[in-house]
Amino acid sequence: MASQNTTEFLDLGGQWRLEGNGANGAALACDATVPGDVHSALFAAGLIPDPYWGRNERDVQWVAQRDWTFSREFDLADNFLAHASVILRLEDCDTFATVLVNDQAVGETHDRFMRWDFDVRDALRPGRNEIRLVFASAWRRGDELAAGRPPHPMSNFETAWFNNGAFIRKPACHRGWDWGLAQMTAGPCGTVALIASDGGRIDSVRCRQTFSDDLSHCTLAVRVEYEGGREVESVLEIDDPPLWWPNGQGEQRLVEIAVRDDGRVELLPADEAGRPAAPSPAEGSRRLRIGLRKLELDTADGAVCFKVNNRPVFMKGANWIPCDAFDARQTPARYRDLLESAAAANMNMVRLWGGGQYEKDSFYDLCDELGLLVWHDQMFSCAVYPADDAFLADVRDETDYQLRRLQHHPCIALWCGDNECVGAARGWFGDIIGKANRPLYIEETKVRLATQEEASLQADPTRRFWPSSPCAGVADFGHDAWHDDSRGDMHNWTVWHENAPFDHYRDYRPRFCSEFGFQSFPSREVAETFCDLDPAAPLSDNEDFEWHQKNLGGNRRIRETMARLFRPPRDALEMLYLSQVQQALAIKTAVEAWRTLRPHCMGTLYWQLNDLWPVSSWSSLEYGGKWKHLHHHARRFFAPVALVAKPSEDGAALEFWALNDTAEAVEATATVRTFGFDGTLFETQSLSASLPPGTALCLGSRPLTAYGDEETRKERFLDLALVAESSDGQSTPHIHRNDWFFAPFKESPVAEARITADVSGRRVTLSADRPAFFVWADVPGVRGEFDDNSFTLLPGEPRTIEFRPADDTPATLPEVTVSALR
Ligand code: BMA
Repeated sequence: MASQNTTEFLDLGGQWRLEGNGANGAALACDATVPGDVHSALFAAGLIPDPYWGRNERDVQWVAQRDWTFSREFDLADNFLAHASVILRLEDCDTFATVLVNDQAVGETHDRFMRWDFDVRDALRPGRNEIRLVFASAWRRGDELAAGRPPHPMSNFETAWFNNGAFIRKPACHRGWDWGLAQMTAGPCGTVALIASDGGRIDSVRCRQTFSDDLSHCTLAVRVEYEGGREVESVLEIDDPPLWWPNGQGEQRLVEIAVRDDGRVELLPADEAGRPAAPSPAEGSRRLRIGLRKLELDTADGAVCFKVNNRPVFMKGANWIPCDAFDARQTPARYRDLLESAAAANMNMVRLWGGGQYEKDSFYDLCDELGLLVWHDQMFSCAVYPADDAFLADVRDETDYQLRRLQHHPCIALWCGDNECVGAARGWFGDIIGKANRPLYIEETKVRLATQEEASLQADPTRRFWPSSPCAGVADFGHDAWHDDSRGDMHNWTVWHENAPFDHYRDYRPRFCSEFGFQSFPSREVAETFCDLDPAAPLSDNEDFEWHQKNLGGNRRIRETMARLFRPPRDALEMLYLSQVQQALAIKTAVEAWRTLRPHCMGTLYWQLNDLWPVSSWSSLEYGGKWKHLHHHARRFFAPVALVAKPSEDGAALEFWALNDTAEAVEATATVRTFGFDGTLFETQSLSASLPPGTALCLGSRPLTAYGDEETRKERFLDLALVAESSDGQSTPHIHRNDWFFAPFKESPVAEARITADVSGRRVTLSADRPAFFVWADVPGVRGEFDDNSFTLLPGEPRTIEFRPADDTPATLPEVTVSALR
């Protein structure tokens, strides 16, 4: 007999069998790795072509219209069944599975975001057992659920095949999005395990931190909930708590708490590497890694200002979407690569977007380690969702489960009800659904949000619930948070979706801009993973390339913008390059302008950080993790101490702003040099000031006419440099470089520079014979990044950059290519 209070855990992950019917109806079978998904298994077995290549997306739609069975056998020791309870646990189970143990139906799942525990004790036997998960097509189930009801469309229906996404609880983007392929995959995408226990199993551990005003003391209340609902609360008093800070504000100190069998809680210092302690397999005790920090959200008078440890922090970051369309490829290494790139670009926040998924544990662990706060949407996006009792019961359950699961992570900054659903209820879809249903949609949205708010505050009273992104702070259906910048968070799509020039970003004064973006094409390297690229042929003739653009009119927008800014590109490769340059310019314009508005504006999160397949999109990191020009610019325009030029409000002068997001006062000296495009230096101007912590300060301004008349100014550009030393002279000085252009490049005498690259090991020294812009060094075929890229190179001022290969090889760079604007 098992002793009292023990828990045994049997992970059923590993090799399973997948069976179903192929495109022509014939039976198919292959091995499948669990956790995993149908498409990954079929692709690995050679039964479908690569869904990412060419137009294969279209040809593999049949997979989502079939049912699929995952099965495996396993052995059980006699004493496993001697426990009082044995459950089968499924997490991230996507979506409609009938669960059979030894041919006996033990349960059904219908919500990917819920945790499913089925009592399987009576179905199991000592020795050999069999488990089968029969997945019904979510496409078919969605259509069945929608039948006979008013339409509940989701946006981006132009490029999706399945339009009843609002009826099923599965990542909305699986049915296609304006950057994503449509693959309605299925499968056991998370834990499949047996848990045997005698009543002592810990179900959830939640923490509440209360600080003294001066942060010298923290009271940590840890509430442990056991199966069956018994709760035990322990309180720890911590003097001089080691504080956790967001990236750029201080260290990310982490501590561990150990919950013992009897419910006692101890505080342990986290191990040196700050890695999460291995979860204890027996759930009678548990170790959790947490961070001690006080987090507040100030929303007085329309503000959206996060304060960490009493300090207002300007949020800098981007929006996160799932890192791959297929779960099997969402590996910890992929999360690490992408999130380290976010932190390296001086980001301190990512927004986990509501059309994706509650993420896998490694996402949150890494955000804790890297100091990336998470604006966490709940999983609803761009649609009106039904609000019948059964649907709301699921909403309540999944919210409760996910918030208990994630509550202890210091990275999570707030819970947000959805992405853009207020917009959907306000009537985005216009004539498609008619006005008659508007009152119903508004009512359904209100009821759903109220359900989420109640469940959220109950599961996690330590965080604010923000109804929707964007919104005015309340689900105010009269407020257009896409254009009204007066309060709450804003999604500013005036430049991309409404075709306004980049300068238009400066006309807005958002309190917090949680979405704005501009698309680019992928690099050659990434494009060649999905199509054959002929540099001499027009890209628009390449149907495979065009297929990898999911925003209708997106490629036209990229090309039209290019025609406004640059001279026509010579070939397809230059077109790819220019598309990435203009994307960087767009987002740089917005972020620099909005950072100068601090403290009126307290955050900018651009759309979007990453891609889930190789595609033309708004991302700054390509599929596979390669940095676009934008990501290198982000590292600079998000720098903690920065120098920015921007036109005065009346447009008659140019202002020079210094930004200091650090907690220290700095002495800033700015040098502004006026150059001609041939490299002639016309003038040097110096400005200096003391910058208190957390400020944006105008150092001075100059009338535009001081740089010559309009025609003369087109022949000039400014090189900006800032050196900022901490007032006590202790820390290493901050150095920031920037530039300013008075006119679109096509109107200026930009000419091709001769650039030489001297390679020594992993270092490359670049020199140019005349000013060169957006200088881009690449090491073809080697994954890694230069520590700086896409910058201005001046004659007589060589720059040395260093390549950091992702897997630490090679020691010497085999080949370096360099491009620049012509
Ligand atoms: C937003 C997002 C996404 C979308 C993006 C680009 O509003 O929330 O739905 O991908 O715009 O159109």
